[in-house]
Amino acid sequence: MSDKNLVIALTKGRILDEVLPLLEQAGIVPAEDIFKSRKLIFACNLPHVQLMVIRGSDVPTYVELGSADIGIAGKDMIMEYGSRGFYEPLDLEIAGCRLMSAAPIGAKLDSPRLRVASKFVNVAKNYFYEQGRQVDIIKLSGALELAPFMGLCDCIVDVVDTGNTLRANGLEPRDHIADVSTRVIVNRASMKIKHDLVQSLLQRLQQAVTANKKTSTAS
Ligand code: PRT
Ligand code: MG
Repeated sequence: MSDKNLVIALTKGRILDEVLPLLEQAGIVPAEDIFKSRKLIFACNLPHVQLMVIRGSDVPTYVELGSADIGIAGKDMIMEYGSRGFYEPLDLEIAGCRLMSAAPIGAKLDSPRLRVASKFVNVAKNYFYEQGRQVDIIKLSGALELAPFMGLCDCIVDVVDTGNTLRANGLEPRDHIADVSTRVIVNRASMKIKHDLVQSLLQRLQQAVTANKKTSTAS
C-alpha cells in the first residue's frame, strides 16, 4: 500500500451494477469493461487508483487487513463480519434490502430451541440472543429457502428485497432484523496516511449520492 495509491475493493454482483455509475459520477472510470473481463483487478482513468472486484463477504477482510484502502459492501456483509477494524463513513443508498427471519407460512415457531439456517450466522446468533431465544445456528451458503422444507431448520435468516423469493418457496417474512444498503468502509491507517485522497473520494461519492437522490425524487 503506497501512500499515493488507492486500492478500492468492490463487491461483485448486483452492487457492482449500481456502484459503477456512482464511481463514474465521482470521476472514477475503469480502463476496460469490468463485465467483459475475467480479471479481478482493474486500472482506471486515475493512474493512482486500482479497483478490485471480489465477493462481498471478502471486502471487509481486505479493508481491515489493509490490502485495500477502501471497500464497498452491503451492510449485511459488514454486520456479519462484525469487526470495528475499519471506518464506515458513507451510505451509498443503493442495493437496498432487509435482513429478515422467515419461516414456512403459518408455522408456529414454539419449540424451546429454534433451528435457524443462514449465511449470516453471526447476525442470526446475535439477533436471537438479544431476543432471549435459544437457537442452534446452521451455516449454509445458498438456497436457504429450501432448508425448512427439507427438515433442516425451523426458520432462516436472509436478505429480502421484494419478498418474491420467499413467497415462491412457501415462506413468509417474520422478524425485521436490519435495514441493508451499500456502505463505503475505509481502512483505519489509510484514513490517516492517505487522508486527502480518501476524503476527496468520499466527498465526490457523497455528491453523487445526493445528486441521485434529487433526480429520483424529481422523477
Ligand atoms: O456472490 P454471492 O453468491 O456470494 O452473494 P450474493 O448472490 O448474495 O450476491 P449478490 O450479488 O446477489 O448480492 C450482493 C449484495 O447485494 C448483498 O450483500 C446485499 O447487500 C445486496 N442485496 C440487495 C441483495 C439483495 N438486495 C437480494 N435481494 N443480495 C441478495 N438478494 C437475494 C436474496 O438472498 C434472495 O435470494 O435476492 C433474493 C431475494 O430477493 P427478493 O426480491 O425475491 O426478496
Ligand atoms: Mg451471487
